[in-house]
Amino acid sequence: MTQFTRRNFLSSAALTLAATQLRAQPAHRAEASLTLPHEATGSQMPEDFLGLSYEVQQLSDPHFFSAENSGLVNAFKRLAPKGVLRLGGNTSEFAYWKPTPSSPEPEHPKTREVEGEPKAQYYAVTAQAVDNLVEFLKASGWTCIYGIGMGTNTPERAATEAEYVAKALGKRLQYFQIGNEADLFSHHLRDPKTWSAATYLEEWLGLARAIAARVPGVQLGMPDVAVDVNWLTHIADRWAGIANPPRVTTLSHHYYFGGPATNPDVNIPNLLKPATMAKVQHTADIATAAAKKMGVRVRMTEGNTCYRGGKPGVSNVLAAALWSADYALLLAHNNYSGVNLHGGTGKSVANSVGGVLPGDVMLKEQGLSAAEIERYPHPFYTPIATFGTMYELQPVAYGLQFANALAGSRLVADDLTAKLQAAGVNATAYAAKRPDGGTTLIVLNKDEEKDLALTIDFGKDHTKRLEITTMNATALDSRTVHIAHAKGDMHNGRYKTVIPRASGICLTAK
Ligand code: BDP
Repeated sequence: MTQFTRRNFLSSAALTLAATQLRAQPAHRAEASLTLPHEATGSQMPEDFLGLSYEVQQLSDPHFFSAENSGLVNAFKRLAPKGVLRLGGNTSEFAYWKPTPSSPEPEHPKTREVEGEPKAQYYAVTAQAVDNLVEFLKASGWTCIYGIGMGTNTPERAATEAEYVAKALGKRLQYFQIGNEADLFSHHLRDPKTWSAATYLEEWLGLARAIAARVPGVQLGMPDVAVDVNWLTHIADRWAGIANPPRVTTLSHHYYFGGPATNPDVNIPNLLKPATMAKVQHTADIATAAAKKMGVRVRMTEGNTCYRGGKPGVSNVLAAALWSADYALLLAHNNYSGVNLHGGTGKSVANSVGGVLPGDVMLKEQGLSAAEIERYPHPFYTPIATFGTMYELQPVAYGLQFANALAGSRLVADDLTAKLQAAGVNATAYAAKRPDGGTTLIVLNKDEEKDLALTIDFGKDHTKRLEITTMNATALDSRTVHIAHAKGDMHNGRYKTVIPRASGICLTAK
């Protein structure tokens, strides 16, 4: 038992005072309020905004994208009822079209072998693989952006493949893209002395015109750059001067936050800090200005947290889920037509980066056994991981799913994020008016330390109960992400809540 002495009293009084001060100005809590406007005047987030990106090499196994691969079909359906599968990646440059089982393998040009780039291992894409892909798309309800190679292809082969694919996919084909990350072709597929946005455009037009001659009215997307978004500006500036241009519907670029896994800058604080999204906004400004000039939409067709297959402990944890939700919504806010996060099987992505995933080397060096390493998703960033015959949604997929609550709705144009960040918390917010008249607000509290006490004014016309979804985990680096559903009560269209650090909330007021 503690004896009540003066000394004791003084110290407990000091503690009480400190506690009161803490309550008055808690260091670990920010307070903010958001008033949502009556009308939404921002971008319409398409119903099928959400997408995945896979290597074309997945088609070398015709059973992968097939209706009989029901585990994968169900994983796609769980992720989104409508989505866009993009086929591309580095391996798309080494695919060749094999229309019949007896068609011979064509002659291939010589390319340089470079560390980190795919080896020139050629493989066939067959009519059977395309037919099965059609059944996969029908079963999952998704559509497809189909990648045709540029690096080692010929106009004739590109056109023959496109003709078959366009006929087979019909309405399930969003558009064709030709070539993957051509801004990096100077590394291994083209002569660095002559390769540029201008030479690319000329070569692309040759392939696109050959395809358009065989597939009348064909829709195309370009240039699918890795990093140099100024190529979009270059193309847009020249587009009006091209006689009878092929029909381009989409300008596309890729985005990886950083990489490879061995880069110490690829870490959770850097992934989640506001400056990361400020850079995303900068790229979006350039891309959307170019698209506006051409009268088309922008799409981020391939991206993720960390290139060369992701980083264990960053790409496969709650932090990546908060990142993917935020990233997708920021692009939706910028009127992008969609995002495709890259993934697939470990083998296809390893092949796309020269055969080895740096993340695997890292784990081995940390002393993990082969069995322990196998329990990680491969590639580390994949939204849907393959474990034997099982397909499992990963944290980045949960983040995409979370963001998808705004798909099909018109976004509120206001910068809600700026209001939260002014309150001193690293949180972002996006809201939309739903077609049913309701309002949905998503808040992502990416702050590692601060909870956010938030008052939201949905407006007096919202009187029914709120539907609430939360996304969290025990820590930012936890691999198990929890999604939970609940109901809440508004008072005069207002709702007060605390959004804990490292968590997301989605509120729908009908
Ligand atoms: C992109 C490539 C893709 C790779 C990915 C990666 O298009 O094929 O899998 O990077 O490095 O540059 O993870």
